[in-house]
Order: sequence, then structure tokens, then C-alpha cells
Amino acid sequence: MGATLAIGGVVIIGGGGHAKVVIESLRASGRRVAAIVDADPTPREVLGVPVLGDDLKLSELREQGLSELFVAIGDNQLREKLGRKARALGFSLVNAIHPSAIISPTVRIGEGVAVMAGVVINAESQIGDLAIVNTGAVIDHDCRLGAACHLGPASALAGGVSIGDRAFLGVGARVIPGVTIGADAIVGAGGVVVRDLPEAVLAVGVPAQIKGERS
Ligand code: JB2
Repeated sequence: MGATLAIGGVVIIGGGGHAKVVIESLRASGRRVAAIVDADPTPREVLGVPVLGDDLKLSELREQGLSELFVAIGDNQLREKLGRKARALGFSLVNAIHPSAIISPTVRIGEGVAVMAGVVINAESQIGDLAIVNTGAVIDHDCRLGAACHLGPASALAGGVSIGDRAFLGVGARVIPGVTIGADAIVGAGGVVVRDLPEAVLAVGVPAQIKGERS
């Protein structure tokens, strides 16, 4: 194991479905993935990457010289919390940006961000730390994505949309120009958001209607 880690690479937190997509994205962009830590520490491999233990293993990996980490956990609140923990242990959060993504040179992207295959991000948009821009999502110009939010696969934001911290848009959700979606809000799959949504609500449908608080 020592020899495996000695040549370095990215440590991944989480060994589930999201991690699989992240690992392939990192590899496609030329990065080596060294190890996974998962709440289930059973020794195994995920796409050929060894699961070395649970989060208690992180400080040991840092002491062994590994310094780059990606939090590959879909749950927004948990991803944000684990990102804080990794930084406190001295890791830097790398981005996993698939080479097929088309990103304007005027876009600003934070740390620990996943931009999956086929994504388009247009002029002067900003993507917060630990955000997920999932497969095939489209972000037009001047959008603002908060920390640890998640745009689901094939979702689309028109120009000037603002997405709050930890908000989640399900697969195929769409948002018309200039709308603001509050922190921790959820938009159900296929929902079309045509007016601002407050924090922590669940909105579904076309046009999206508020159905209650986020559970
Ligand atoms: O605190 C934790 C922890 N909690 C759960 N620390 C670490 N290191 N690992 C943790 N986990 C692990 O995350 C679980 O043991 C499990 O292996 C993994 C979550 O896997 P799952 O496939 O359930 O979810 P995901 O987060 O990988 O993917 C979700 O989000 C993606 C964005 C799914 O909904 C996917 O379908 C979605 N594409």
C-alpha cells in the first residue's frame, strides 16, 4: 500500500455512485486517483481505486504526503461538512472537470467543484466551492451558484440565475432568466422555475409550485 500511495494522487471521500463518475472525470483530465475513504471501511476497490478505511484514515493519508482531495458525496449538506473537515486536516480541494465540458474563460470556479461530461458554462458565471454541475447541465451567462449546490443531469439555467448554497435542482429542471433560488431549496425533476424561490422549500412541476419545506 505504501508504494501505491508514494506516487501520489487525489484522495476521494465517498465510494458510491457519485465517486464513480468523479473518478472517471479526474482520470479523463489526467489526474491519478490514489485512494478512497468511505463510511463503510470494508476493504474493496471502486473502479480500481482501493477503499483504505473510513474518515479516521484521512489524517494518516495526509501524514503520508497526500494533499489533494475531492469530496465525492452527492448529499449537499454532508459534502459541505466533509469539505470543511478535509480542509481542517490540511488537504486542498481539487476540481473534477471533465475535458468535454465547455467553459467560458470568463467563468470563475471555486474549489472542490465537479463539472461533469457535456456541461456548458457561459460568460461570467460563478460556481461556488463544492458545487456539482452534473452531466450535460447548461449554465448560461452571469449565473451565480452558491457553495455545495447541485445542478442535476441535463438541468438548465438561463442567464442571470442565482442558486443558493446547498440548493438542489433535479434531473432536467430548468430556470428562466434572472430568477433567484434560495439556499437549501429543492426543485424536483423536470420542474420549470419561473419565479424566485425562498430558502429551504421543495418546488415541483411546470411551472414549479412550492409544495412545502425541504424534508
Ligand atoms: O461521512 C461519510 C459518509 N457518509 C456516507 N464519510 C465517507 N467517507 N463516506 C460516507 N458515505 C458513503 O458515501 C457511503 O458509505 C456510500 O458509499 C457513499 C454514498 O454512495 P451513494 O451511491 O449512496 O450516493 P452518492 O453520494 O455517491 O451519489 C448520489 O449523488 C449523486 C450526485 C446518488 O444520488 C447518485 O445517483 C447521484 N448521481
